[in-house]
Amino acid sequence: MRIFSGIQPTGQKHLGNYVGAIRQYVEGQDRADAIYCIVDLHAITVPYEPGELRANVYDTTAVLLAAGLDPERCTLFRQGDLKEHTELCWLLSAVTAHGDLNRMHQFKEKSAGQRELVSAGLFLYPVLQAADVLAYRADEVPVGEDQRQHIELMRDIAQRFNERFGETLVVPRHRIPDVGGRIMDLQSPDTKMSTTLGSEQGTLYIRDPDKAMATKIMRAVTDSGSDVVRAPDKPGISNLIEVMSVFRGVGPEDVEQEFADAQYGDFKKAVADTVVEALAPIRDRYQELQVDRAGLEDVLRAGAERARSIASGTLADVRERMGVGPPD
Ligand code: AQP
Repeated sequence: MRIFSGIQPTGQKHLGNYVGAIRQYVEGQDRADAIYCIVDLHAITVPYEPGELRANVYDTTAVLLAAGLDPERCTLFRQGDLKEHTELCWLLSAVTAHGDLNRMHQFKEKSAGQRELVSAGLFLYPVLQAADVLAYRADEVPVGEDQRQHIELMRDIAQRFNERFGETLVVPRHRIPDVGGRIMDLQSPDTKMSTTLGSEQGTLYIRDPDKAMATKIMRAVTDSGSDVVRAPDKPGISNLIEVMSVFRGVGPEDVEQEFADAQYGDFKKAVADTVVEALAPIRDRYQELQVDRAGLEDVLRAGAERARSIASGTLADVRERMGVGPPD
């Protein structure tokens, strides 16, 4: 069994990234051949600064190691170290429907936010994402709920390739957590917590000091009423119940039961304490790790070598099947 997932390079990883993705990455190391990639090539599809991009790759590497990824038990590498991802993206674009790409929610949301240029790269983002996963013939892709549509598309791409050129690629399935797959913004709990679209107060960063984490939770928008229960008209409190459920490792109904007699203020205090207790050690380890850029580079370089040894085999098969380049 092989797992693959990618994460964008930003130094500002948030609670949603941690709950929806990073926790799953750590857990995946113990049950599969786990391969994780920091996707710098995806990050260039929106405006960015080249110098900051390099620094952000190291930051994200440090966050992942601090959260528990172990280079002895998983493969962690930088997407841009390999040519195979971009080549496979182009080859797969031949079996990707333009109309399907037009329907992608993420493209619609992100292109609406661009003032100067909606890049073709942003449009092709899901094809590169498909190439990332399919290059490793991964069985499972741990992601948050927001990536469901992209995983469906990559399944279609793999199936269409296999139908057209013969069985070559593995059709992967997503692994989206039942609870915490979509952590909501603390100030606008009807929108997801997000690196680019959220507000500072609504986004709890792993890098935040203890006090800021606690304040953001204590000031989280909650709903009318006072019962700590999940309900469609209580998105704020429902979000905090999910967060508590994940960090306590119990079901949301257990959280509701435990806080049946509590007021919102007491409940928020308990959530804040729990989140700070879980994230503060990760933040502290991150701060130690992120200064050692040479050490982080060594991890990424070793990971890239292993990744290349797998992806190059898939690329050779895909080129052969498609009749591209010289015969095998
Ligand atoms: N709010 C969320 N709840 C649960 N999971 C989430 N993920 C993102 N937001 C939430 C999951 O985190 C992983 C990494 O996402 P990414 O590579 O897109 O990183 P990012 O750009 O930092 O994440 P954002 O906040 O989602 O960015 P923008 O604002 O650009 O859209 C993925 O598995 C994702 O599902």
